[in-house]
Formats: sequence, C-alpha cells, structure tokens
Amino acid sequence: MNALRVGFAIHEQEHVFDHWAELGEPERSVLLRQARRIGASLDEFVDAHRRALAELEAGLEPASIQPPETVCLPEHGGDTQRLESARERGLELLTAGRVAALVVAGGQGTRLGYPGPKGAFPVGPVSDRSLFRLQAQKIRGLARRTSRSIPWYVMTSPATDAATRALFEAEDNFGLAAEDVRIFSQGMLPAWDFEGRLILEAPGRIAESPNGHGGSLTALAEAGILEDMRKRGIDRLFYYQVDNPLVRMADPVFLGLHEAAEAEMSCKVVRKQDPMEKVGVVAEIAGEPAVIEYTELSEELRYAQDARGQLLYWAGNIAIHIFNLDFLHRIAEESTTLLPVHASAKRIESVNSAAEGRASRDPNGYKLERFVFDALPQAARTCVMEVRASEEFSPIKNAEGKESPDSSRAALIACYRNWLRGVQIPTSGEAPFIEIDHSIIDSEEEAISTGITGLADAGKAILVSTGISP
Ligand code: UD2
Repeated sequence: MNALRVGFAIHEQEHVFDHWAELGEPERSVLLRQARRIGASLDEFVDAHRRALAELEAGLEPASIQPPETVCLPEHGGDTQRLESARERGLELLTAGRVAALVVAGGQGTRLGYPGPKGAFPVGPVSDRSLFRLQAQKIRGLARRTSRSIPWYVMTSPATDAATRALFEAEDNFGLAAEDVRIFSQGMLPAWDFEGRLILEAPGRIAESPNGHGGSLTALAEAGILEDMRKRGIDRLFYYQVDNPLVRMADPVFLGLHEAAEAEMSCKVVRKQDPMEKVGVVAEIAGEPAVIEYTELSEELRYAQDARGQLLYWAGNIAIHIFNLDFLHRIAEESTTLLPVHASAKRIESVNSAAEGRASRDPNGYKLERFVFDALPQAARTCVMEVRASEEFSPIKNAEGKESPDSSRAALIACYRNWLRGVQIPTSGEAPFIEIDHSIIDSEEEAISTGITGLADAGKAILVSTGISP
C-alpha cells in the first residue's frame, strides 16, 4: 500500500486515496486492485495526458492541408471498369480465405442513451433484429457466396464486454460457428480534471473510460487476434463500427482497390453535404493522408470551398477500413508512441459533483482516447474510396432526429426498396416496412439473381423469402 501511495505521490496523484479511511473492506479491495493496475502504467498515462493537452493546444496548420487523392464514384468522374476489376480481385481474396472482419463495439453509446451494448440495439424494420444479428447475416451470406468462413472479431470494452458475451451466448453466435467468432476487450484510460488530477468517480473508484477505437490496435495483438489471423492464413482485416447497419461487409470492390493500390491501410469516405456533419475529414496533411476529427476541425476548414463552390474538405470518414496484417503488427508494437492521444472535455461523474453543483452538465475534465484512423499517415501506401452515403452509411448515434434509430431504419428500407426495384414482386399496397435477410440477399444484383419465391405480407410489412436456407 505504501509503495502504491508513493507511486501515485510521485505524479502528485495521491488524492486518489483521500477517502481510504472511510471506505469499507470491499471498496478498499476494489480501489486497491484498480490502483495497482493503473499504478503499473501511471508513467504512460501521465505522458498520454501531457501529450493530449499539447495536441489540443497545437491545433492544425491549415496551410499544410489538401483534399486527398480519392477513387471517386462514377458520377464524380470515377472509372466504372476500374471498380469492376477491383470487385473481381476482391472476390479472389475472399475466396482464398484471406479476409476477416473486425467490429469495434466498445463505445458506451452515451448519446443514444441505450443501456445495453449498442450491438444489441433493435434495428430490423420488421423483426427488431439487432445490429449484431444483421451484421452476422451479412457475414454468413458472404461466407456462403465465397464458400469460405469469415472470422468475426468483436472488440468490446470493460464497459460492454460481459453484456456482449452474454448476448452472443444467448443468441448462439447469431448462427456463426463458435470458432469463427472471437470477442476481446480493449483497454481503458483514466480521466483527468482540468487541474491535471485523476478524477475519483466514487470515494473508492478512479474514473476511467475506454481508450478509443485506436485501442483496437494494441488489443488485437494482446488478445492473440493477429496470431489467429496468421494461423488461418488471413492477411487482410476489414474494420467497421457497430453502429452502421448499412455497412457493406468486406466489400470486394474496396478490397480490390486496396490491393491494386498496394495499400497497407484504406479508408471509405462519403461526400459531406453539410459543413457541420459529424464525420472526420480525410485530407492530406503535409503530404500524408490523415483524418481530422470533426471536433478538431477549425471553422475555416469546415467551410472552405473549392473554385466551384463545393466543400473543399468533402471526404467524410465513415470509419470503414482495411488493414494489412504486417501493418497491424507494426502499429501494435509502437502504438503508444505512434498514435496521438486526443483529449475531449466531458462531464465526468465525480465525488466532487456535489460541491461543483450536481445539476451542472458542464464539462469538468478530459477523457482520453486514441483514434484508429491516426494510423493512416503511418501506412506506406493508402487507398481512399468514395461511396454513397445512401447505400453504405447510416449510423445510429442519437436517440432521435439525425443519425437515430428512425433515420437508420428508413435508410435500410430505402436500400431494400432499391434492391427490389429490378424484381417483379406482387406487393400489396405500399408496404412501408420491408426487411430482407442479409444472409440471402445483400445487394441489388443478388435480389435480381436470387429466385424470390414468396413474400410474407403482413399488411404493413414485407419479408422477402427465397426458399434458400440461410
Ligand atoms: C466516429 C468518428 C468520426 C466518423 C463517425 C462515423 C471517431 C473519433 N470519430 O465518430 O470521424 O467517422 O464515427 O460514424 O471515431 N468505439 C470503441 N471504443 C471506444 C470508442 C468508440 O469501440 O473506446 C466504437 C464505438 O462502439 C462505435 C465507434 O467506435 O462503434 C464510433 O464511436 P463514436 O460513436 O464515439 O464516434 P463518433 O460517432 O463520435
């Protein structure tokens, strides 16, 4: 205990034991365990905090920024033939069994206000199927089409891990083979008040939060996932966020473009319509591709226009990437020094809340995070691909309004309607709700090529059935 106190005192953090005398035995042992764990890396955390504040102060130098080189959509001058050849190449990778999928699901979903893990959120327009189930259907469909299993790596955090594991168990891994699903947890970083002191969220507990999706880069190595990939002969990792039901799972075109560019890391972007959209912006900073997070984008850059009056920094990051295994190894080894730490001012539960006025929602400290996209400038080569938001990006972030469950379900339905356009379907009435099992149909081409044999028409809802067993 004394050694532990001294360790914290060296960094002027001994206040974490201020309430020791008033704690009962169970609380003491919780605090002791936590303090040992944090104390073992306190030097690193103090350094991360210092670097985060320095980053925050430094800001960005606009003169060194330009829009990124991008593989554009055909309507923006892209070459259709190039995309077709990329699809072929991507399919080759998939059929060779060289691709796995990683979903990052460690966030606390504070804005949505949903108590469980976000992946459990019901998003199916008809069946209330969860985000995880929908994504598992996509993986099963891809595996059926390519006759290769696609391992699904699910990153949780201590905040979501137990509930996610329980869900996967109860749902029998959503129909995937147990050996193809690996759940692993990212790490945490302590929170700091504005005076540079660790925050006590309770008299016997130091405030911590997930270390950002950049934490996946170390967690993948520590949890043995990189080793699992190597053993299976997988060298490409398709990365996406749990909150986007429109994700085109392990998109062959994206994989093919990544290969053609001999990229180490790639990135999908959508054309921003509104300067205030909450997506990071992909740009070239000092000649290197990078993402500037929306919270860190200056007013000037947000609104900057090109000669045609369009947003100059239009490439919105939708957090869909491909990583090469070698690159992941390299970053994992050095991520604490290679990846910057970002501090965001937040309201953090604190024992001092009473003194500060419990009702106040004003930020009282910083949460620290690493962002996965900060690995982009470290890649020797990258590929940035433009996609349509209507087809691939409709995340669930808020309880209502923009980027909410309602807007995301509407986007899914619009997508299904589009797929079914080329199919002669005897619909009765308007059928506003449609749901398609992604393990059977996951694109417009598939809707056309798959023989649809029936429709369960329940007045308002249509479930497409094909006779193919999922
Ligand atoms: C993220 C991106 C933003 C844009 C947008 C698109 C960041 C910092 N910004 O914004 O540029 O691409 O998404 O939807 O990512 N997560 C973890 N562990 C963590 C933190 C987050 O797994 O420690 C996961 C979380 O479960 C979610 C995703 O990362 O799947 C995004 O997190 P977010 O919703 O906090 O990020 P957001 O929407 O501010």
